[in-house]
Amino acid sequence: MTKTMLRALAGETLPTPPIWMMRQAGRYLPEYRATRAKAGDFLSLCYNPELAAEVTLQPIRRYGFDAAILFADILLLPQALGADLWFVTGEGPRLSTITGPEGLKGLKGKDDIHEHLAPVYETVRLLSGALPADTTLIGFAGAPWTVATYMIAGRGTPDQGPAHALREGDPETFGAIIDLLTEATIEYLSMQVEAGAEVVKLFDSWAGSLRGEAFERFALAPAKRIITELKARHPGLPVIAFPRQAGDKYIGFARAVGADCLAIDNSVSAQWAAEMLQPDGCIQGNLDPRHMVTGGQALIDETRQIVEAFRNGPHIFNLGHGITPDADPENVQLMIDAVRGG
Ligand code: 1CP
Repeated sequence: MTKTMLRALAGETLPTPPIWMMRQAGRYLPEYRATRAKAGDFLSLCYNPELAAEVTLQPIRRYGFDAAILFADILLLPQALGADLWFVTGEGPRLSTITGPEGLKGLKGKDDIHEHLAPVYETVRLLSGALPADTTLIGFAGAPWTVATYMIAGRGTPDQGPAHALREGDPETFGAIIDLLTEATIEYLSMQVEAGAEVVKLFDSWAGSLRGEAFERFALAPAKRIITELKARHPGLPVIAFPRQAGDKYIGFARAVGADCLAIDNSVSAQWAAEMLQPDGCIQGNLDPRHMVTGGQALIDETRQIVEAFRNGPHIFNLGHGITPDADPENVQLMIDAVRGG
């Protein structure tokens, strides 16, 4: 096995960690903005396999990252299940909302998603033939809780209030949404793997707003079910779990859900994570994405500190969350040089 990303995921400690970036294909890159304009809008770009593959490849060509992540969005799955989805420029996603049992009735079954998602699978197929031999292809989906927060509220929310209200006020409807998303996510990711994804990542961006037993039931349990089933269908498939902002609930999470790698945000220190989390396996993270805007010596110092903190175990270098549209593309190169050049 020569791909450094796969070696780190298999538990190997490497002299230089593999590196990629969340949202590496995104608005901070002029070539991305040009291709999105050609596609018309964001969703048209997601559903155009040639152009989606093109934007996936752009950061690989520019920076030589060790991994490429499929260009798509976590909200394509609810759309495939029958939710309305549109993007308001400058604001973000909007979906139809689910406020009670009747909202569930319009949704499709877990096996009825593939026709809608066929262009995504085609993007994966194109990429697996087009990537450099040493670049690993990552497929992904949102975790059920995070996707549910958007389906229930109809948009991104600062505190996931509507989803928590449904969880507490109508546990039956809420539980049915989580169960449907859990099973549909298995089918969706399984098809990505069949199309050529070598690794899958589960993004639970809002896991941090679940507390106590709710975290176990709606973040941990669905991740465990998805990973267990995917690994049964695709033996040896490496999985990255990202229960963002889980704090002390990061401890033991990878082992509990069966993930090969735990991705962490930048609210925890690399030193703490190296001591408390890395003994369980590979860690991905965790530079503050603000450094991609501010740059300078602070970016270089912080990057080196993270590499140093994780140097005695398996590590994949990444940001703690997605790179933002106001980032300077030159700072990305600075970060890569600091990781690879020592
Ligand atoms: O205008 C644009 O071009 C849209 C910006 C954009 C991009 C580039 C969105 C809208 N999605 C994406 C791509 C995307 N989204 C990828 C592609 C691969 C990559 O380069 O990383 C991935 C993996 C995602 C995942 C995603 N989408 C997450 C989970 C990760 C995270 O950032 O926490 C979430 C929560 C979404 C929803 C979403 N899609 C887009 C936006 C702006 C949002 C967040 C909305 C909100 O909460 O307000």
